[in-house]
Amino acid sequence: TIAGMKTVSLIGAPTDVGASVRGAGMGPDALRVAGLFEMLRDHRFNVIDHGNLAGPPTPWTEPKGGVRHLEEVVAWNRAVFDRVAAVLAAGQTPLLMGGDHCLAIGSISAIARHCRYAKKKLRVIWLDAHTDVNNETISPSGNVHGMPVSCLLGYGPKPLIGWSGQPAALTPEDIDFIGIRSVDNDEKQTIRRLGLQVFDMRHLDEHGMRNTMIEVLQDVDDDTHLHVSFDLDCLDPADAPGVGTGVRGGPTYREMQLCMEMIADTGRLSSLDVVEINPALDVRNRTAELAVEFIASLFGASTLAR
Ligand code: EXY
Ligand code: MN
Ligand code: MN
Ligand code: MN
Repeated sequence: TIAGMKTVSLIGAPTDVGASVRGAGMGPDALRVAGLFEMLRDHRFNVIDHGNLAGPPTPWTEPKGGVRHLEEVVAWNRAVFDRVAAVLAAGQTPLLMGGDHCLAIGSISAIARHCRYAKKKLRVIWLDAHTDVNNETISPSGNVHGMPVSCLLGYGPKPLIGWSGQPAALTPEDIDFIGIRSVDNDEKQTIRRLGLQVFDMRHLDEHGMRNTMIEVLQDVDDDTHLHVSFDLDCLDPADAPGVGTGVRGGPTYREMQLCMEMIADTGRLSSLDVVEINPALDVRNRTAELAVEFIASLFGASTLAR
């Protein structure tokens, strides 16, 4: 280990419990095979791979009370919460390797609690084709990977809210969405009611990634803990085919690189979720390899950086 260098802790959560398409549980190993550990080490981070968390198998039952697999979703998120909390308490940077996006409930709840104790301002950047702001009353699918944002805002199934120690881990001002192009009708109402900051594809088309990121990052300061929740279906499925709920019309490779580089430039990136990689649907691990490239940029590996 290199003294004084940031330590990145890799945490694998091999589950597709929040989805209805099977395969996201293989995401952690796909990222390992794509060289995530070695990439970070080559960029002179200390890296610890904590291996994979354990949790229940996905039962593949129908939704009950508007939610699929609630008990198992709680169990996986509890494991994620505990490990992310431990990693933060050790002063390390947690990198959650999902797994589907329901795991952001545990991850971001632990981060929010940490920020409260550390007196840091939490800002979340949600990179996704979807806003994931359904809940058990409005979700068309019952899949919890479409609900994590609601749970974090305090509007989800009871067993999935309040984990940060506050009724809500996040307030609507704490989160910005980028790359959005698939929003369910009832989600649209929620977005308007809460005033969520959704930079959809139309916004990116009209203003470009640079202006969008300037706006997103304007209130990031020295006291900010910046968390990125990176759903690989944010990318165009032509570039990233290994996802269960792909939607065409995503940001280009260069736009996404710029997004990552501008986040890196703040120097405030303090935690990361990488979710929804589905190796069963991928082409020769292309999506995991792409993810590793973008994570490199997020951690500061721009073309001319030494
Ligand atoms: N909005 C749809 C639903 O709630 O079922 C699709 C959600 C897909 C969620 C993906 C992971 O971001
Ligand atoms: Mn998502
Ligand atoms: Mn998504
Ligand atoms: Mn904002």
